[in-house]
Amino acid sequence: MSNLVQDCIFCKIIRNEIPAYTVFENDDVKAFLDISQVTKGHVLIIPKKHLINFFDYSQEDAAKYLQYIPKIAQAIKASDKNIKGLNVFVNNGEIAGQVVMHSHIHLVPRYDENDGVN
Ligand code: DGP
Repeated sequence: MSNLVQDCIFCKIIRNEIPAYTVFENDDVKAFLDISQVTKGHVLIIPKKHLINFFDYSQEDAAKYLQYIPKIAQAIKASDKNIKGLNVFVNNGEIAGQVVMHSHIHLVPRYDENDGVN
């Protein structure tokens, strides 16, 4: 295992060395609750392959790992009747706000009432 993968915090979550509340997992991806919840149910989807961000994706990677976004978005919405929408976003690169250098997609539920984010 390379040092990059050894030390990567999200690779550690994939290897279950760091606990995370997992909402979906298969051979390709893992989806789990973000440690700093922008709103209740804020989920991150990560590829199990250590890709830094979209600049690192091949066409095959994109097809393989991004296909899960709609299904997981639908499952989050179905989990709470008060969820009316989701912000789906990526901070792609340090200058764009990426802090963890293992590709991840944010899914942030939006609720009817003031959900604490404006
Ligand atoms: P970004 O700024 O797009 O790189 O977001 C990184 C997110 O990762 C941030 O919202 C907090 C989350 N995060 C960082 N460390 C951990 C962790 O150990 N566990 C979980 N569940 N989330 C983490």
